[in-house]
Amino acid sequence: MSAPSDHVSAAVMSTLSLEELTQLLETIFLRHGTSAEVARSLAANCAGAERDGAHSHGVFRIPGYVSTLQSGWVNGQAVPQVEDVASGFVRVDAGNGFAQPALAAARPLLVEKARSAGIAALAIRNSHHFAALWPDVEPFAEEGLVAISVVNSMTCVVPHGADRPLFGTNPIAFAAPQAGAAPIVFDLATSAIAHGDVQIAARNGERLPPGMGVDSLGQPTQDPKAILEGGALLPFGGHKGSALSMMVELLAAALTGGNFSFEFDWDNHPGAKTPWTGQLLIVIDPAKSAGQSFAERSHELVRQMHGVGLKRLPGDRRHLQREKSLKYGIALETPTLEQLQRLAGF
Ligand code: NDP
Ligand code: PYC
Repeated sequence: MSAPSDHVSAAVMSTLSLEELTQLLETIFLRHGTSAEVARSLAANCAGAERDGAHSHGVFRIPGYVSTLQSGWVNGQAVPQVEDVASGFVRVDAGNGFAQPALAAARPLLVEKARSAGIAALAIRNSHHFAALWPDVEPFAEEGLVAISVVNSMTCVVPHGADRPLFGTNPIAFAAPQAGAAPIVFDLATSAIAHGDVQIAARNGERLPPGMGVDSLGQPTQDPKAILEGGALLPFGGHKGSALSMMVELLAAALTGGNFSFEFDWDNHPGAKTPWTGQLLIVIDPAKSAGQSFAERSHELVRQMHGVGLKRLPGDRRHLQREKSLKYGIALETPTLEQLQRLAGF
């Protein structure tokens, strides 16, 4: 499901460079109690999402990060503890902090293991992931590695065949190098629509396509507010998406030691929005199997897909938007920029 219609185009806009936006977001995080390392990591992630037009996980998320930090639900100063547990396995306890700094702390060891053993896994637990997942995998493909990651979120999805929500929106992201072109990357929620896009549709007064969710009585609805206020989302693709969502719960939570999407209770932390769960990454060095030909083979697959009429690959929209943002700046609605400036204390 693509993001709800581009509300940005009709409004009064301001434009920032990637560096200016990153700096502004870093100031917000620091002002709300994170360490410098955490502020750098989250600001880069969030500004990168906005640059790529990933609006459901760009600056839209900043008030949620701020209210979560203010609620004491997450530790913005957490220092991740990295453990070297086996030749192909790294574990991190994120210390009730954010997942991105935990990944950054474990990344050198993970890459070293993937390059020496051919494959390595990273299990992050006790972590909060409130962002798009593609920024976690894309950099591996940029250095010639194949990466897959899963993260679970918060209970809001009804498993196929059930009548109450249990799963999170549970995305899966994949990245692979491609010769002579940007890596092949996809990143998709296993729910019919991401929770963030439902919030944006509700804010914009838009209806959703059929099949996205149910209301508080379990009846199908296209009203995003009915989904958010006591209703729930459905998995994409019926039993198939539901099985993938179950897999994400198992890999991101059971395998890592993190919480299932239904296991944490943030009721005593009003304002808390970030799921306290786990994340798994698997990184493969294709040089150990297909050698350098893997990237050529990726390119050949893409060439053949275009040959049968394909116009858009996953990631193409983001890359087009990235090019535009880097050329003309990142456009924000002026009231949104003013809100960010207030949060930064300007
Ligand atoms: P979308 O449905 O918008 O897109 C899913 C993937 O399909 C993307 O890679 C997208 O590429 C691609 N795509 C979309 N339309 C087409 C098309 N017509 N042809 C070919 N490819 C296409 O994403 P979701 O709504 O499922 O997820 C949005 C974001 O929400 C993700 O980044 C996800 O990680 C995040 N999320 C995070 C969670 C968390 O717990 N942290 C939980 C749930 C979601 P492109 O990007 O180029 O459009
Ligand atoms: O959009 O579903 C979502 C989501 C959940 C946690 C972060 N994003």
